[in-house]
Amino acid sequence: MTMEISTIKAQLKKQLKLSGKSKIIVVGLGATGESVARYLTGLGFKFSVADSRQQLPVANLAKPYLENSEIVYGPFDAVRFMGASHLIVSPGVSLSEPAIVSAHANGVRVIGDIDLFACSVAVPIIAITGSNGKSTVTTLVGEMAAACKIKAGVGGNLGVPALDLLDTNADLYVLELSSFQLERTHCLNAAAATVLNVSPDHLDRHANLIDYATQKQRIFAGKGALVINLDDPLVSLMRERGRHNYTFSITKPADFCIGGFGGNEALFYGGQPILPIAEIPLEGRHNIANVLAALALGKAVGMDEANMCQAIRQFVGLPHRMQKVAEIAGVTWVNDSKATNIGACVAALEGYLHKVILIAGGDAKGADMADLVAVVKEKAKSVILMGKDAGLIKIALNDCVPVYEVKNMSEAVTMAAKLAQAGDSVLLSPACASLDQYKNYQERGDKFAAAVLRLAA
Ligand code: UMA
Ligand code: ADP
Repeated sequence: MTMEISTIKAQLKKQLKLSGKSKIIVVGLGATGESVARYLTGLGFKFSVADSRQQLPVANLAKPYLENSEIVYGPFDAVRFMGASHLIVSPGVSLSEPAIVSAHANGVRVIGDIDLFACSVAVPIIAITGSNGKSTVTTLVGEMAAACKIKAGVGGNLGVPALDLLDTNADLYVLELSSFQLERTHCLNAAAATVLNVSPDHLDRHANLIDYATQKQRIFAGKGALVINLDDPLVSLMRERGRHNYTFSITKPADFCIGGFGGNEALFYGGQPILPIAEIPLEGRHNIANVLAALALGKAVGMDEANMCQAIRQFVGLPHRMQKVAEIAGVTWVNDSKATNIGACVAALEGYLHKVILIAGGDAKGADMADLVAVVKEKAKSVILMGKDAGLIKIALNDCVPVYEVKNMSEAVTMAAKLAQAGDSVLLSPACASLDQYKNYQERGDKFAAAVLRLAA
């Protein structure tokens, strides 16, 4: 249930020193900024907006919740920011922006939408972060809640911005959170939270892997249960004494783990088998880890085990994640466009028992592509590269397998079709962001699927 407005205001004041008298600047006017503007207007708070773009489409401005707010475009103004009491900064805006750094140094509070959200709910929050698997686990936990007849608001970095979920009058919230959202969050206190894994990503925004992991660890701030992946060395270190830690692992004994049962493998909880692995429709070992994490999160907030298992049996996964597009002349084409970092690409390749033709490339976001060499050598017949960092990846791969460079997806698919023989798989798992060539990873995956289907035709 969403709280009374007076209770929300009291929480905002207590936790964030935010009130109707505060001088608030909403920084960034994308999906998050708009949700913040709607929220503040709903509370009757005044605010102004800053966006470093030069101009916004007029349609974006004709919104009732922006009617009384000044909107300033162009480079962020340090003097203006220093005159504020609070900056509510969208995740896409770096906290290293000089105007934000100066304001913060001068005592201005720098917060995010998740802080506002946390002050506005009285029901449990399940919070999910990690380099990979967030969307899969968030969606699955949402499905588990539905199977348990618990009304859950599901969103955050995935789908609906957190503050827009507040309308749903939910009994539970399931939030996917990015490292950018977490680095500007101060009062989350989730009932159950997890860092699924940590592998290099967003190193163009975070100083190094440890800084990135530390921002992710902020998801555990508060008193709730921690769901810990024992297979990830950095995450294992995040266990906290004196709090409820649920562990999961696909390689070793843990609260939620894998074991033998009647000659087959099953998921185990507390030493007891709860679900044969053969009944899980998701592909790949990494998805077994995701399922164990989802079970642990559900258990931590009291969901019924049988209903959670029913949801798992029916969950076929999300598009653009290891999604089979077609089988043409004995060649299987797989769309894993959501693999926007090395960890996801490694997990995809490791899931294959035979060698594949890999299509990769795009914006490497500062990652060291040499981390791909071992798995590419073991699991790829050849690699087709495209996008901004194709050259950089080619150098990193150092001819460990044949490498071909192409200009776009259509050429990549044509090249893969030439190389593939019956029995092969062609895998689009770019290990890179898509924004150098596409609107988003969905558009990249759609272009791949369309090119493959043209082959079939
Ligand atoms: N802006 C500036 N200056 C900047 C950067 C951005 O003014 O230096 C402005 C832009 O002009 C634009 C606005 O800020 O008006 C965009 O804000 P934003 O980039 O924070 O994007 P939103 O539309 O608010 O979307 C964000 C998340 N985007 C990012 O973190 C980059 C969305 O995740 C999320 O779904 C949404 O909030 C709702 O919570 C997207 C994402 O790519 C899917 N996330 C990354 C990922 O998953 O890897 C972290
Ligand atoms: P996120 O929301 O963190 O990006 P997704 O569930 O959308 O996670 O999956 C993104 C990519 O990561 C896909 O390519 C998917 O196959 C891969 N992936 C999913 N879960 C894991 C995991 N636990 N470990 C490694 N890779 C994973």
